[in-house]
Amino acid sequence: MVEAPKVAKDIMTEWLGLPALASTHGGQIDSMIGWVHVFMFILFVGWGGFFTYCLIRFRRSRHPVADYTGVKSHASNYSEIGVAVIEAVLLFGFAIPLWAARVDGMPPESEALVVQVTAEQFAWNAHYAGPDGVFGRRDITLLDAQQNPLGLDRSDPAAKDDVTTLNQIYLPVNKPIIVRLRSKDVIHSFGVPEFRVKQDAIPGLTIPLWFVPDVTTAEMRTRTGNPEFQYEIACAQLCGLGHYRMRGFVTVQSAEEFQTWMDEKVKEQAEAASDPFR
Ligand SMILES: [Cu+2]
Repeated sequence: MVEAPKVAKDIMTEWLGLPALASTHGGQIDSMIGWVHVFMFILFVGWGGFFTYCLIRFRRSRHPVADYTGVKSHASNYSEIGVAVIEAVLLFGFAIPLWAARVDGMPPESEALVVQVTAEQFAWNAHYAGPDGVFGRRDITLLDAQQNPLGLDRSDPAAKDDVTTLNQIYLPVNKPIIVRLRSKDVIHSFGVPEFRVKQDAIPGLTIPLWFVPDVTTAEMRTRTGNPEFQYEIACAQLCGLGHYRMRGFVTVQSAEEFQTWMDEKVKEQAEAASDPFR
């Protein structure tokens, strides 16, 4: 992967209006988007020049009668080959290596935080394993749209410390995050522009994706000068009438803040689950 020089990168980010960057791999994606624009600009100028040349060269005043043989030089063949070569370079030199690095370089689960994210019309459910690191059993017969949207079986010992959230995902900064993506109904898509991640959620499949967020929400608020800044999960597939309101938020915190949040949630949800009058 060829990285664009820093200045060129900044210019591209500014000119292309890319969203602020907040993940470790995102620079490579931006670099590729930049290179694609550079090559496409060259092609645009080339094809535009060729078009203008043809308009003048084959103008009616010079060719009152159509020439059935047409162009005799091989220049256009060579330029066609040049275009194909550039496209092959983009595909084999940039896109495929970058994709391979994303899907083959999955970090070991022991070094990452695993979050199960289940999309549904029209919400994002997140499920954390809690301190034991084991996800509790889920049972479709326990499913309740309001009380238990994931059908989590709280009687399973592994589920006692599990944490679930709705439309809110909390993540620690600078730690590899593995999202296991599922869907309960139709195809949705988990997209967080600042992390440069986007992955379809397909019913019946569990699809992993990973990234390392490297800017906390608080830091991003300072950087953007927007005190209300939030990382937003946008559903990136038209999934039904309520698609427009299928938004979730990601809060990136320091490791300590995340731990505090997690401890509180574990306590809160374990208490609620053991309350017989719930
Ligand atoms: Cu959706």
